[in-house]
Amino acid sequence: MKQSRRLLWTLVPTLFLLASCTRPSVFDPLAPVDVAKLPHVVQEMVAPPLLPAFDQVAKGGPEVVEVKLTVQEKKVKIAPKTTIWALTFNGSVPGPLIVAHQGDYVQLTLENPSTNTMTHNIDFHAATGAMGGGDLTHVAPGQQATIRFRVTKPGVFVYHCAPGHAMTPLHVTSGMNGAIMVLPRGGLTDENGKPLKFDRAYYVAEQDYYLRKDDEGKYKEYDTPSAGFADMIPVMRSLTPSHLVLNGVESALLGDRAMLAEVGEKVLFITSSCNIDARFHIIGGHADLVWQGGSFNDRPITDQETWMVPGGSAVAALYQFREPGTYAFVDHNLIKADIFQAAGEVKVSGDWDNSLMEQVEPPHAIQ
Ligand SMILES: [Cu+2]
Repeated sequence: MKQSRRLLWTLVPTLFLLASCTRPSVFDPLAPVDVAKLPHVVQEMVAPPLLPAFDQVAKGGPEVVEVKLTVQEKKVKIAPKTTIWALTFNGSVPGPLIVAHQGDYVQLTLENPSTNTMTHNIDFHAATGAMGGGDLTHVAPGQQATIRFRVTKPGVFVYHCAPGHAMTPLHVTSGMNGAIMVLPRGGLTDENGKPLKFDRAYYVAEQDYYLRKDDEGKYKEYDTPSAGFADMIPVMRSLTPSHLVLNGVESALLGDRAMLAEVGEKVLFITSSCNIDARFHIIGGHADLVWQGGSFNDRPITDQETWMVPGGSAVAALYQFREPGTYAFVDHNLIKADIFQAAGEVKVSGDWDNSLMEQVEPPHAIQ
C-alpha cells in the first residue's frame, strides 16, 4: 500500500510535466515585438481567382509581408454591351488576394499613378485602428503611401477603397475591393481541431455594378471615371444592381477561364462580397467545411450546401471534389446566377465513381 502511494506521488509530477510539455504553445499575436528586427518578404500579387505563393504553415516567426497595390482606373468591358470605367487595385476586380499569417505585419504601399484622376485609399477589415488604414492612405494622383499593420486575427477579410461619404460605395461598386487571408501560424484545422492541408485555393468575389442606360436603352459610356458617378447614384438608390458578376466581368470564371481541380483534391475557396449579401453554392457537391463569418479561430461547420457571405465580408469554404465534371459555381439566388451572370465553373478531372452516382437509364420515351 505504502509502495503504491509512493509510486503515485512519483508519477503525478511526471505526468503533469509530460502534459504541460505536449500541450501546444499558444501563440500571442499581440506579444511585443521589435518590428525593425523582423525579416521582410515581398509578396508578388497575382490576379484572382489565383493566389500568390504562400506557405500553409508558417516556417518561422512573424515577418513583414510587403505588398504593393497600384490603383488603375481603366476601361473594362464587363458585359457584351457594357464598358465601364473600372476603379481597381492592380487592374483586376476584385483586387488581388493577399496572404499572411497571424502575427505577421503587412506593409502595404498604395500607389496612385499621376495618370489617374481621383484620390483613393484602402480600408483593411483585417487591420485595427485608423479606419482600417483608410485614414493613413489617402493618395492623390501622383502620390503613394505606405502603412504597416499587424494581422492579429486569423481569417479572411475584405479590403476596399473608402474615400468617404458617397465616394465609398461609388469606388467599391466600380471595382475597388479585394480580400486578405490571414492563416493561423500552424495552418488550418478541421472541425475536430486536427491539422488540415488543402491542395489548391481560389478567390471568388461577387461584384455589383449600378449603371444607367441612355435614352436608346444602351448602357452609357463616359470620357472620365467620375463622369458616370451622378448617373450611378439614382440606380444605387434602388438598391438594385444593373449587373452582378463573379470576378468583375461576365464569364470571368467560365469556359477556358474556369477554375480547375482533380478528383480527391481539397480546394479552399475564399469568397467575398464587399457590398451586397451573397450566397454561394457549387452545384453537385457540398462544402465539407465552412468558416462561417470568416474567422479561422472558430471551428468550421460541416457539410454545407450553401454558405452566406454578408456584404462587407469574406468566408472560406473547403470542398473535396469526389466526381469529375463541370460544377457550376453560383450565387444561389438563382436570379443572380442566371438572369444576371453571378456564375462561374469548376472543371474537375478524374475518374467517375459509380458508387456515388450512376445513370441507371438515360432519358428515353416513357413506356
Ligand atoms: Cu478609390
